[in-house]
Amino acid sequence: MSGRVASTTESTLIDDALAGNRRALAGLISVVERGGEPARSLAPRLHVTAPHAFTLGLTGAPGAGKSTLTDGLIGRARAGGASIAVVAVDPSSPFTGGAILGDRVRLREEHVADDAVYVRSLANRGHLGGLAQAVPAVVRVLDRTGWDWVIVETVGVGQAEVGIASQADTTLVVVNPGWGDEVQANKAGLLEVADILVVNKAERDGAAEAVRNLRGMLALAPKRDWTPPIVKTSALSGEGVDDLWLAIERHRAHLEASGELDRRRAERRLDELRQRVSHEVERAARLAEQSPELSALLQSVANGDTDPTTAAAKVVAVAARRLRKA
Ligand SMILES: Nc1nc2c(ncn2[C@@H]2O[C@H](COP(=O)(O)OP(=O)(O)O)[C@@H](O)[C@H]2O)c(=O)[nH]1
Ligand SMILES: [Mg+2]
Repeated sequence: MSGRVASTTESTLIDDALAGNRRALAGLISVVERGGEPARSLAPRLHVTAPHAFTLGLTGAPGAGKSTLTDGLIGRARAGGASIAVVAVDPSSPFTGGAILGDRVRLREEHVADDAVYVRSLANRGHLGGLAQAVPAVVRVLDRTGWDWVIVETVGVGQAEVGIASQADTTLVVVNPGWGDEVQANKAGLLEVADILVVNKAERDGAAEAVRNLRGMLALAPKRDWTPPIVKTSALSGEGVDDLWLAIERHRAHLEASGELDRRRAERRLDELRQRVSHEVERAARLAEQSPELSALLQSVANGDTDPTTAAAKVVAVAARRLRKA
């Protein structure tokens, strides 16, 4: 927070990425993903006042078919002449590029070679908390560099993963026939964020039952002005992907016509601000705890001599001083 100006290399990275250089785009995303001072100094130049990209979040249990569906959606976007970028969020994956990523992401060869398709895996932060902060910043880079659609695919149905996928304009929840057991823990959370429900592997037994089941649960949920459609797909054969694309376009039109798109985006910006502020304040407090002037106080709290409430106010005061100086 020294107010350092972006270094020339970082500046060049933005210029080159804006000019369509994919290597520069990859480098830029890495800077943003790593966070810290370099990312902070680039933020003003990466800011997007009027978003262009429409974002899709995909969440669902591992193996549900999200990546295969993503490939299908890429095909639909490309058929309409639009460009599309994919962010695959997978903290468990040690892979960040090359053929292995191509495989994990399950891109058809024609998409791998396509200049209007970009795929990036975010994995090396190693933990979801860090990723959750990186994702909106990475999506902003993709928006700034002109991509028409951005898909964020998360790897599972934990609260953090669902949270990341729900930070999109349209959120898709992907399940399979017989889905109930895999996602039991977070069923309500999943349904709550879903704008569109996808029953993938619909060629299998139990697809109709899964649809009935979902419909039943939706009927119990509080009424919203958008009832999530339930779309059956077989991503492997491509069946139903056209219907899914239609549902996405319908939801997009609904968001735009109702003003909900602007509301969602405004809310997301404030969420991101709050997350970053908490992160900064917490970091300052942790550092303050280590300062010599507080060591006696911490010791006295540990001993039980000073009450934590009173001590907390003093730690916050020292942290605030650090933040002001920064
Ligand atoms: N039978 C069947 N298999 C599918 C379908 N969609 C995906 N798969 C397979 O399911 C496995 C997991 O797919 P993937 O897209 O990687 O799932 P993800 O973990 O949700 O991204 C792969 O072997 C896919 O080929 C489908 O509609 N039907
Ligand atoms: Mg996947």
